[in-house]
Amino acid sequence: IIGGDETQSWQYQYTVSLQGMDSSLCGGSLIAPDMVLTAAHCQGISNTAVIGRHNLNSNDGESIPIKRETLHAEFNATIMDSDLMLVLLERPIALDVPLVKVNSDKNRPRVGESVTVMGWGDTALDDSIFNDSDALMSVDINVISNRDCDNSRGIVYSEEYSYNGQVTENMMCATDEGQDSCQGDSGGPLVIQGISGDGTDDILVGVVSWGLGCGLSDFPGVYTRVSQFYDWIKDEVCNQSSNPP
Ligand code: 4AZ
Repeated sequence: IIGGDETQSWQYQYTVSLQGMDSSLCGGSLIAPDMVLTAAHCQGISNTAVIGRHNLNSNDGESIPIKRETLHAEFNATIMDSDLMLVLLERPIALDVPLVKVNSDKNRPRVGESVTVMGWGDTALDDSIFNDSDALMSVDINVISNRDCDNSRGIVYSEEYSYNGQVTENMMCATDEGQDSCQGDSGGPLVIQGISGDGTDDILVGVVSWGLGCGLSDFPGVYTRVSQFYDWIKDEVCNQSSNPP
C-alpha cells in the first residue's frame, strides 16, 4: 500500500494473508468461514491462509492450509480480465472474525465514492525498492469511471504508456494522489466502509488486480469489479463451503 497508514488490528479482520514459504504473497477476503476471495493471478503460489493477524511477525489469529483453488473460467492472464479466484480452506475458521459482504449492487461503487484498500504489500513509491509491510496498511482512494481509467496515458521513464482498451467492464479503477495498492497487495480487498467502523458492515467491491507502476498520478490502480461476479461467487460458495453465510 502506497501513501497509506497502519490499520487498527480490529478494523479489517476479514483481510487474509495468503502465504507460502512463510511470506505473504497475496491478499484475500474472508467471505465464508472456510472461503477466501482473491485474484486469479495469485493461483498456485500459496499453501496457507492466515486470518486475524495484524502484524505478520506475530502468531496472532489462525493459520489454515489451503484445500482447493477455483479460478474463474473466463480468467484471461494476458489482459487480466476476470481476475478472480476462490480459495477453499481445509477447515472453517474457529476464531470469531467478521466476514465481509460481497457487493451485488451494479450501481455501486459510484464514481467519486471513497473506497478503502488494504494489504501487506509494497509501501515504497520508488520502483527499484520493494518494501513489504509487517503491519496491515490501508489507504482511502476515490472511484473513477472506467472511461476515464481507460483513457489513462502518460510518460514513465521517458516512454509513453496508455491503458487504452485494457479496462473492461469486469474491472473498476480507483486512485488518489500518491495513494495506491501495489505489488504484494494483489488479491486483497477494496471496500466501501460501513458506518460502524469495525469492519462488520463493510462491503467488498473490488479485488486488487493490476496497474502500471504504483502511485503514479497518470495510472490508476485497477481492481476486479466484484458485482460482475456475484452470481458465480454465490454459487461456488454454496457448493463448496461447509458453512455458507
Ligand atoms: C502487482 O504487481 C500490482 N497499483 C498490484 C496493484 C497495482 C499494481 C501492481 C496497482 O501485483
